[in-house]
Amino acid sequence: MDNNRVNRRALTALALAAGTVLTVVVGQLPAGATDAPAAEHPAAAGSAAHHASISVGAHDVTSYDDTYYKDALGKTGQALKDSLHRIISTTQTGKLTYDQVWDALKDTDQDPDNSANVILLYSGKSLSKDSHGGNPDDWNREHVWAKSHGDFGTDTGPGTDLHHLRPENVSVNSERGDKDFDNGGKEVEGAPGSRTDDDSFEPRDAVKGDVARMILYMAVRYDGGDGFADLEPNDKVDNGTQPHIGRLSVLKQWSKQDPPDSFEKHRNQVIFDKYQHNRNPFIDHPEWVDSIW
Ligand SMILES: [Ca+2]
Ligand SMILES: [Ca+2]
Repeated sequence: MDNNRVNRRALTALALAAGTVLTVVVGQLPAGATDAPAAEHPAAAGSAAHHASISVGAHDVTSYDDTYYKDALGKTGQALKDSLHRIISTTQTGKLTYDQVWDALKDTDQDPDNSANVILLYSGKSLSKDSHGGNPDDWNREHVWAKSHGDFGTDTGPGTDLHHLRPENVSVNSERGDKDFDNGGKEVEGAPGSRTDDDSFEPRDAVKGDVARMILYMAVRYDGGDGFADLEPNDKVDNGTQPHIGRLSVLKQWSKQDPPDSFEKHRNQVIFDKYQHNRNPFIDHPEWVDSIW
């Protein structure tokens, strides 16, 4: 009789059960995910759930370590990157068409305080889900990894990967264009705190880390398979149509200064549960950014 195996099974069952309870708790929070500090929210509830998750050992990071990230644990550098590539590629059993992205974004980026709205990435505004389209004040589908960098277009693949797609005001989206990311420039009209100059774009502080982790997810997820380019960050601007986005040193800094918050974690979970079934490892393990780069 293998007692260890029995114990492991019992523990796994316990963790799974606890995870289920937590999912239900989180699902019931009226405003479980928000960019606003938890202290401002009735989400003493959110913080209670967080603590509960730690006490039962089934916080999403812990439980996904035992399951989803099992093969990556203990690895560093290139070995970690390769392992994460395998994990997030093979588990991506859901792939969307570009048209399906509209409805998915209404779900992943829903305003926690108003279920009729989405939150726009760079402008931070809450806008009706129905106001999407081509007018300057509508929202559309921003590719945070600009789709011309590697020229992947909007075929199912990197161009429809929800982990780097966000709702954004049409005119702000157009102002960002295909620019690389860096600090500096003048404030973008309609996007307070976001800045741009001729060759780069700087998102507002609250989403700087989100942007960094989206870019680094793309670098790990796309390694040249399926007919798409091998996407990799570098430390330049003006990358044009090369399959690179910069500047890596700035993205690493942004990832540190803006750690994952409840809105970002929530959308990672929604993508995992309902759409793609893969995760952004850097939201679950921000420290892996420095381990790989
Ligand atoms: Ca953030
Ligand atoms: Ca890559």
